[in-house]
Amino acid sequence: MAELPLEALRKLSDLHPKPANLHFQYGTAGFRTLGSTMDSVMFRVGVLAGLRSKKLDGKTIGVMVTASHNPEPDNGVKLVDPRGEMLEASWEVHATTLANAPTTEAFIEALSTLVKNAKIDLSKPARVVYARDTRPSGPALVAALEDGFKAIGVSARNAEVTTTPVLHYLVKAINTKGTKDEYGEDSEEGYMEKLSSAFKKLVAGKVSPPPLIVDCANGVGARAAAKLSDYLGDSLKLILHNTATTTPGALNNACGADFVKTSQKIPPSLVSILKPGQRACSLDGDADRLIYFYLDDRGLFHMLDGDKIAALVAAFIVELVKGAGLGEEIQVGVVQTAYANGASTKYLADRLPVTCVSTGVKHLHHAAERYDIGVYFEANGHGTVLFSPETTEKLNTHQPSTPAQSTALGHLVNLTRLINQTVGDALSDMLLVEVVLVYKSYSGIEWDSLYHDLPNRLVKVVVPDRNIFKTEDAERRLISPPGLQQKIDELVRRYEFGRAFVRPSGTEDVVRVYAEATSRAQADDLAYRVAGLVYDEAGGDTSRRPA
Ligand code: G16
Repeated sequence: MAELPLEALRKLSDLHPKPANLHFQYGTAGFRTLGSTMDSVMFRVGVLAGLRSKKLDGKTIGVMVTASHNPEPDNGVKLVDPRGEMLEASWEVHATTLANAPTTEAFIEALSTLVKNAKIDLSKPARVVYARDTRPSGPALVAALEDGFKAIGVSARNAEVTTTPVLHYLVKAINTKGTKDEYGEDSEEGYMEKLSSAFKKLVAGKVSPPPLIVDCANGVGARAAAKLSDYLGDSLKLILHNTATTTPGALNNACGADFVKTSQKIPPSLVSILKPGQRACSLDGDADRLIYFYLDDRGLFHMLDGDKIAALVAAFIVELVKGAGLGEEIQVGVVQTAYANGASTKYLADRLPVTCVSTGVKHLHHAAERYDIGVYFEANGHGTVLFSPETTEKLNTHQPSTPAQSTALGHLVNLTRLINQTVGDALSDMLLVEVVLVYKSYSGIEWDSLYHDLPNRLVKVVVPDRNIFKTEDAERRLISPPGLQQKIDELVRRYEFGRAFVRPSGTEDVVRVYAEATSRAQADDLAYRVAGLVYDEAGGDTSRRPA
């Protein structure tokens, strides 16, 4: 039985000491905090990734170094399991334990316990593929990660600077290579080729849509979108903006999907560029979220968020499934979170089964796997569509009875190739939206009119300790601090169609407050009143109480 390589672990771990007085938490999307504090976390995640691979018989594990929508000084890291999905939940606990061991010896002891309890055969090979986004702190953090690989003997493949969804794709492509489930060529080019050729097949014979403006958040999506644009050629013209990936401080700053969704405004850099009626979309810092928007004839801003994407896409897929003669056999369902606009939930629930789960792609993904075709989108634009293995098999083998059925079936098969089924992917989702818009001859206006959003407001509250906030019922109700939920309920009752909830963020050191009501003024009022309650309850500094 092989043993842990103690000498290498000690020597390298000593180069990456854990900062005293800091606690790290594997949150909504891995570890995420100020990049300058993450050296030891990266080293330890490198070791953990090796152990995860050994545990899974040498299958390739993914490691992505990114803090996605967070401000530029933040960074983060998350692990990707062999099918390209998020790390199994029980291992998140191991990750947190290892990251918080105060010394090298404590770290090694925690490793030994993990190896014993999880019955990891250390003689197995360890394989990892890793990548980073464009943050300035990335290269140094990747070097710490590589020390972790070295310490445990990982055979590591560097996918360099790329988007989070490409890294997820690579993990699945590598692990399925040479099998009957081969997912695609295991390279960024393979990904671009797969997406663009499916898109071209889907829009063949249709009138090309007008060019699409893409706000790249000054992040890694700018590079990927530029490459994709070459592959797409004339099938879809992309006009890229906010592509300054090397300008200090530019990342996610007054641009990108999180800015648009949270502030409900057009990025200032696009104000003089976007013409009324023209389609535009924003990616986030690692290109796994997508928000569309347009200006109407009066120059008013309209946002088409993850909820609107879910409504558009789910309806289209249902239509194709029925068109292919499979309406009785394939059930399409939608997964949302508490942030979904009440109007979107009503629209969808009148037509399809809808499930509500906690925030975080990992929760949505698992819930979507329970449907034959699961459409999941967070309101913030993070989401994708999953086709179960049985459904994929059915689509590939079903014998259509009419030419119309054959066409619909062909479209569904091409959709399974266009959609990145490993994780939410802004570029793949963008192509999916474009396909539906082309088929429906919709502009943003028709798409927007599927249903009318209830006015809503999302507020961040900075409190001394967000961990005192605990939730239940898919994060829709607070169970701690005691009594606060009752106060929120009392407030909400005073607003027509009022709804509000409070939860601690898993990616930022804040508590989030969401509120909706029948008018913009009421939604804002409710959000700020609930934020005030949260602030008072958490014992915040009254000078920073939300106004
Ligand atoms: C990550 C997760 C998303 C989640 C978001 C915000 O997104 O992948 O599922 O909605 O964080 O989470 P929280 O409200 O807990 O901070 P991203 O795009 O930042 O990776």
